[in-house]
Amino acid sequence: MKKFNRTTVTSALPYANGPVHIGHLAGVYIPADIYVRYLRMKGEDVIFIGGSDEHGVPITIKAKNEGVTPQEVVDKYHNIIKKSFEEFGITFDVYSRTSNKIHHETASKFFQTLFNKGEFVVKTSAQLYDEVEKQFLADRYVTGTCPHCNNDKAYGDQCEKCGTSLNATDLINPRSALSGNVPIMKETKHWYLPLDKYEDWLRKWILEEHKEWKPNVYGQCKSWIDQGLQARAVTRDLDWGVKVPVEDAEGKVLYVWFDAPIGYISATKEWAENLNAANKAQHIDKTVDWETYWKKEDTRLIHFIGKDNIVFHCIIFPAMLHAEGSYILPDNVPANEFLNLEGDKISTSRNWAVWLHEYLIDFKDKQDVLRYVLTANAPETKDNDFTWKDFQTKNNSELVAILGNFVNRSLILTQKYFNGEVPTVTEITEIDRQTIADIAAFPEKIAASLELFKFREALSEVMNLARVGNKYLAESEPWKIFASNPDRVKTILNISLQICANLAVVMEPFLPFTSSTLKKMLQMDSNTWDVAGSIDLLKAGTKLNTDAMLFEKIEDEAITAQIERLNSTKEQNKMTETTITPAKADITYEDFAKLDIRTGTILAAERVPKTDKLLKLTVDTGIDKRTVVSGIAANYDPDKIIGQKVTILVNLQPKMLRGIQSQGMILMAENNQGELCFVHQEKDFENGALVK
Ligand code: B3M
Ligand code: ZN
Repeated sequence: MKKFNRTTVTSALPYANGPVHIGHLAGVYIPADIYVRYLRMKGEDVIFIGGSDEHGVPITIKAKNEGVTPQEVVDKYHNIIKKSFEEFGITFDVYSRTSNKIHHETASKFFQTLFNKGEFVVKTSAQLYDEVEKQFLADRYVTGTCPHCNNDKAYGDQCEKCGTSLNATDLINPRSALSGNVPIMKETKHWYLPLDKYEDWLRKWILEEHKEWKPNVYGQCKSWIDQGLQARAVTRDLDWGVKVPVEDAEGKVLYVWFDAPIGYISATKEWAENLNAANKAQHIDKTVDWETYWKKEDTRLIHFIGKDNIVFHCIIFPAMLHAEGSYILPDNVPANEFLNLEGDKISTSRNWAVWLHEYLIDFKDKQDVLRYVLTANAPETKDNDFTWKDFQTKNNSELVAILGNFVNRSLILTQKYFNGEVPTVTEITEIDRQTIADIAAFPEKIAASLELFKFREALSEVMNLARVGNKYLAESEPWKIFASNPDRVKTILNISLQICANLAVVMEPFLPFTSSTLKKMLQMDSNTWDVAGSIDLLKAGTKLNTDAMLFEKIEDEAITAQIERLNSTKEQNKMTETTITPAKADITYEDFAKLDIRTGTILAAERVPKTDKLLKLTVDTGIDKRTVVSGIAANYDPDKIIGQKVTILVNLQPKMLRGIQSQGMILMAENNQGELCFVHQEKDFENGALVK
């Protein structure tokens, strides 16, 4: 085992193009925060790095759609996100942003170093280009018809209707999202990181030396490596981002996934600069050096991320660090799976989410309830579901009924019998001895789970400690014996209060707000992990503050309101999804009369090889027998449509489709689900009849 003397914890930098929701919190920020708080309590040297990811195409698109600059978009969301994290007690040492100067300099220098070392491969390829806007089009900037499902609003990187990932060049009828123009193909040059070159090294480093990584993480890495790695372009033709700092790179920026992880390093620099300046101003003779946290072999680097970021943090970023040569590599990447909401995937565009800033309006001061539920339900090994019913149950039957109830009873009884002062221990009996031994065992159990990133398990042990307290009170029944044996009750309540104090300590990483309230109630100030397990945390005679409550019941109405809100979101989404395409602009009769539409019959049909969608049809148009390529294969089997009566536009300019000349177009109706059906005459007219 390697000996580490400090830890650098990073958490994925959220894109500053929208607020953060419970999925972000559950997957990344709560686990990271729990871990860091625990290490701090142990007195370890740890820094917790966060920040906003402010580059990338979606941000430029959002800016364009809203008629503002990308900087305005990221300013807005960076502030909202930062505030949400503060409100939920995510204790970053620094929360930076990638549009900062220090980041541009750091990322730029990183690229330059790799460039100077000859680590990049330069390649030229043909990409879609918008001649009107004079811009190369990132895949996201191209829209068109999905070759798989016919959705005419597919993006160049993905069809959101059928979920297929695409290349912009796959789209039928591609259009530039900037100008609506048909893009052309144009040559462009980019710098590639040759991942193939690092494949053997990655295989050894991950698959042999990091077998302890979580199975979901290890498995994803293995499948990537086994499929064979390819060179990846790390530059883009775009004007928003970190400029490519070499000659002949006009109009190019670093790919967002190249600069974003370097953001962790820039943020660490910013942290060190700020801390050193603050220390200096206060005449504190202490400086920190960012490089210690990124370059020393005895520093442990841990990345907290969601599963969609695994390849970037386990393969690409380590390859970059390795190529650069002076950095340490991540020791672990405890990535989580996804959290769903009421059975559906969380989605920003469909507004299917619980937004953090909105949660606090409805559940004021209840940060810890959400922290609790999201940890107890964390998607650590598989996708998990957040439901409002479960949220209510966990609050009412666990936080209120187990934890809150125990603390409350201990305090109320102390108030009642001893005027709110911690009583002295008199005599220790067998049940006390057993309970004291139980208490002593908890910190280690919780710590063992935390060290393995098993946060749910750790939290359930915290609750078990509260259960020990409830059991102890129930079995020793101080309320029954006070009249006859007040001395015995002194011991019972002293031990109960010591359990409360222990809870205040071990709950801190998970429920920091509650821990702090409880500590105030108990007049404790210690916040180190090593005191946990002891029954001397509270001095006899200490006057307690017994009137606060830790948790309160959440009523059905509050939950119903949330569920109703989600239902109405669902309704709204359904409505927009089934909206009829708006009417097109009027045309004249002359425009219409130009169309030569006829009745016809399909004589032969076969699939066009290597396409999912296209059929090659032979159609009798009454005028002639001709070939038409039609995108109906998803809806019609070629064998079943021979003899089908159709309506065909015969004077459409012939077009080459997959090497076949298509002459005309079969008219089809399309419903909202993208399903197609023939439009044909009600009576059996001869082929070639005019449609007018
Ligand atoms: N912004 C993606 C995401 O939010 C990306 C993470 C960057 S971490 C360096 O999922
Ligand atoms: Zn599709």
